[in-house]
Amino acid sequence: MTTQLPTPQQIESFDRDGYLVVEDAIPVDKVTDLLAVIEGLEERLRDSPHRRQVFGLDIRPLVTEHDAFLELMEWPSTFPLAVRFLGHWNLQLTTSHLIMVPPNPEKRNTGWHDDGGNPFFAVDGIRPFMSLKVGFFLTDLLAGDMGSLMVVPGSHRVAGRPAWDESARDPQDAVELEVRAGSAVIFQQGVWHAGAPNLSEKTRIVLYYGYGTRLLRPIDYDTMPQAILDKCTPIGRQLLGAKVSHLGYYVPQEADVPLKTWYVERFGEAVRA
Ligand SMILES: O=C(O)CCC(=O)C(=O)O
Repeated sequence: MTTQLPTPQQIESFDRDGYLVVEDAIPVDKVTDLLAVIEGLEERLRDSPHRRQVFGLDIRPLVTEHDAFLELMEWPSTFPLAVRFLGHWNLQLTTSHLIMVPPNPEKRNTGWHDDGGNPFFAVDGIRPFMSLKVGFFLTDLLAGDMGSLMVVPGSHRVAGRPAWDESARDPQDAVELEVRAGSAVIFQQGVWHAGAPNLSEKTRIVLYYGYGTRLLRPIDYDTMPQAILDKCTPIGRQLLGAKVSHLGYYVPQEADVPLKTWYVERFGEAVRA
């Protein structure tokens, strides 16, 4: 997979809508490999204490479960886009997350919400943009009500819940993303989103990777096991919380943030202020 940098159109579209679809982010053979890994782990993951108690299999963190998941953390077709959209190098992985949604005519696995913790520190009622998620879709979702990700485009720019007609299932202007297996969707935390009901006959499978500032705590781990850090690149170690100096998250020295050199080489000195 070659490294992809975002185009100006992608940056504009992400800032306006709060999300971006990246087609063919993972090649077909890699999707097949990941599905095989998941099938092999599924039984164990079902018994994990880290499972969210919903009808689907919803579990995190994931990077600790298999090297194939760890590899996606710095995936060349999505990681540079996530870094550029966040516009900073003092970043960490906030979460890694598998969601499998089997068919269920009765209910949806995940209802409408925005991300970033609750209660949150608002600026004029709006969540400051400090994190985003990359979702890798491993099954085709080419029609409605197959359990895909739903979003309300632009809702990250509006305070409070999106407008909602009283008896409607979804907020006004909600869209269900139709994507092919291997596509990725990057969305920022303030965008309202949900999993659509899955009325199809197939289980929907997606892997999410959250990235955000190291000034905030990660969502689903406190410290990463050394055995996982040992497998990582220097940038991967930064993403998983490694630091060298005492105040390495707050006022990082160069050695705390290998992502800084990487960032400056590609995007210049400026960071999102
Ligand atoms: O894709 C889904 O099922 C919902 C994902 C979601 O809500 C999240 O990752 O915050």
